[in-house]
This record gives sequence, C-alpha cells and structure tokens, in this order.
Amino acid sequence: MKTKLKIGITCYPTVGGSGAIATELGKKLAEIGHEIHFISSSLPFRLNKMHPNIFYHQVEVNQYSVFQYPPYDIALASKMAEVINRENLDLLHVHYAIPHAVCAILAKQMSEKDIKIVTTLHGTDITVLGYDPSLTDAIRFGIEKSDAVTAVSSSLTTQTYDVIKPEKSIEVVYNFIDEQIYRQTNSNYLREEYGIKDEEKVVIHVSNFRGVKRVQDVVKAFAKIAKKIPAKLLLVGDGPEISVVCRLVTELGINEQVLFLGKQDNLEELYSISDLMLLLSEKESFGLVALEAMACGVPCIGTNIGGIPEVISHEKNGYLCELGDIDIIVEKGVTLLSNQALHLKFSAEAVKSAYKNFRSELIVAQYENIYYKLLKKV
Ligand code: GMT
Repeated sequence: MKTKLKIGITCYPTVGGSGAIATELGKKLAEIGHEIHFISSSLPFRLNKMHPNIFYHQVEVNQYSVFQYPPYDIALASKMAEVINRENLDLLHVHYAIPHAVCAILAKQMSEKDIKIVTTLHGTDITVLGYDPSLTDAIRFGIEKSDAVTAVSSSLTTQTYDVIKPEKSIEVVYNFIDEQIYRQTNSNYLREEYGIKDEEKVVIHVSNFRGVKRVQDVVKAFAKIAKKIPAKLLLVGDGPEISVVCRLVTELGINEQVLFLGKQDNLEELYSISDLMLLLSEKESFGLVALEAMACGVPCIGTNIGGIPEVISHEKNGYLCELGDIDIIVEKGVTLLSNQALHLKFSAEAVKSAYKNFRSELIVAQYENIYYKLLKKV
C-alpha cells in the first residue's frame, strides 16, 4: 500500500484554469487517500463537494490603514507555516511562481520543517510577468528554490528557460480533464431555452475576456462564418474586454446571433450543444477550455500559439491557424460546420485524444510520482 501524504495546495481560487486544475488535482488526490489542505484567500471555485480528506484554510488579510497595500503575500506565508506545523504537512504544491512559490519558500523557513515545495507554472507568471524586469528575479528565485517544478506544456517550459533562464529542471505535466464531468451529456433542452433554431450550428468561446484572448477575432470570424452557415455564438465568461466586444457585435449587426452568457458553471452542458470552439489567443500556455470542450466532443480551432498545438492536433481533431488570420479561421470553420462526416470524425478524435492523453488518472499519477520521489517514499 502506498504511503498517504499530507499535501498543502495553494492556487488562485477564483475562476481560471490554474485554480480549476489545482482544485481538481486536490480532489483526485483526496479520493486516492491523501490528505489535502487548500490554503487560499477564498474557497476554490471548483471545491464544490465535501470529502473527509479535504480541508480548507482561509488566508485573512488585515486592512490596516497604515498599510498602503494589504500584505497578502506575508499573510499567505504565515498561514502556510501555521498549517505546515499544525497539520504536519509533507509538502506544499503551489500553482504559480509568484507569489505562491515565493510565499511557500518563506513559509518553509518560518516553520523550520523540511517540507518539500512543488511549483507548477501555468503561464501568466512567465508569459506576461516574466517580461517585467522588476519581477524576473523573484520568479527565478521561486523556481530555483522549489524542490520540483512542473509546467503545463513543453512550450511553457521552453519559454521559461528563454525568459527567466533558471538552471532548475522543469518537468512537463499536462493539464487533465475530470472525465466524470467532461463528457457528452444530453442538454438539448438548452437549445430551445437559448432560442437556437434546429438548423443553426453553435460556436462557443470561453475565457476571462482579457486582451490576450483576442475575443474580437472570435467575433469577427464568427460574423463571417454566420454569413455562410446559420449559427449562434455563445460567449461565456467576463472580463476587461467585454464592453469592446459588445460594441463590435453591434457594429457588425450580429446582436441576434450572439449570446453573452457571462460566467457559467456546468460548462459540459454548453459544450454538449456546441459544434465548434474558437480559441484564438495570442498567449496560451495550454488552453484548458479547449481540452474540456474536446472531451465533450467539440472540435476546436485554435491559434498556433504557446501550448495550444500540444492540445489540438491540426487536421485530425481540429485546426491550428495563425494569429489573427481571420479568413483561414473562417474557411476552416465553414469546412467543419458544413461537412457532417468530417465533423463526426473530428469530434470522435477530439474525445479520443482528451481521454487518451489527458485523462486524470494518468496525470495525477505523474504528480504523485514527483511527490514520492522528493520525499523518497512509495
Ligand atoms: O488564461 C488565463 O488567463 C487564466 C490562466 C489561469 O491562471 O488560470 O490560465 C493559464 O493556466 C491555465 C491552466 O494551466 C492554462 O490552460 C491557460 O492556457 C493559461 N493561460 C495563459 O497562458 C494565458
């Protein structure tokens, strides 16, 4: 029988792929008997069911008027140290180099316990913050002083070496799907509820509507697709670009065809009524939404950027297009939506790839091996 570990997990608890993966990982590890302690500023959004092996420790940040900025990082490190000592943790698995890896290193020193630190890089700390010279040294420190570092794609590993130049070895551990959730379900009632006509195809985009997601490209491509094929666009999520996107939809005269759904749970139900996902980002270290859509049988068109080509196989289960190449994106979209046999083939291949290469059991075992190797336990 394997040794049961006591693992602290820190992530950004709000909506986002890194928080989703950290939480799903914690849930899966708890199911196989490990004791999991989430340490974060609020309850992680996917931590939606009770489990006797899962504990949650909230980081409280005091808002004293003397501080210009509330000291979140210090409060997190203190909470981590407290949990390490009280719960006798074996290791901390933190998601993002800054601030979380740096906080874990400080917590380890504060606790004076020889716990191990595993850091998973998800992207934004490298692809955006990594270019800020005021943060590069802190990111490199977080990476170097971790006991093990993983990245969610080969592309992110390469970029980390290019931008941050650490000496540490970085292991690729891909993101995964929860197969109990991300599968085709019968949610056809939603078509009627959203007023989607029988002959209409459904195109979906899910993101946090930051500039890097290029949601305007999604809308421009959809407008052209919809001229050739009756279709509706589901825009799921919210963020800084939402007003610009709303304006563009009006300018293009496609208000009737675009549904702004905002932040949503139960995405598998929306994927199950969708025929195509568009993920046209200019930065994307992995593209978890594409993988989750694929697991529900939705072929994706993605940009040939970052980790997206490690998730979507061009002309096998979707298409890769160059950033901003709207005409090609439209051509591929129309091809896929108008050819039922091709769509069925891509859809089946998408499910196959998601379940073969990114199933939870496979990826969770890779993390477990990293933990055991560090702790020299089995
Ligand atoms: O995409 C975002 O802006 C959110 C960000 C996050 O922190 O959740 O996502 C990053 O991590 C995800 C999980 O590993 C990846 O699937 C996303 O590709 C990555 N986002 C970027 O690289 C922009």
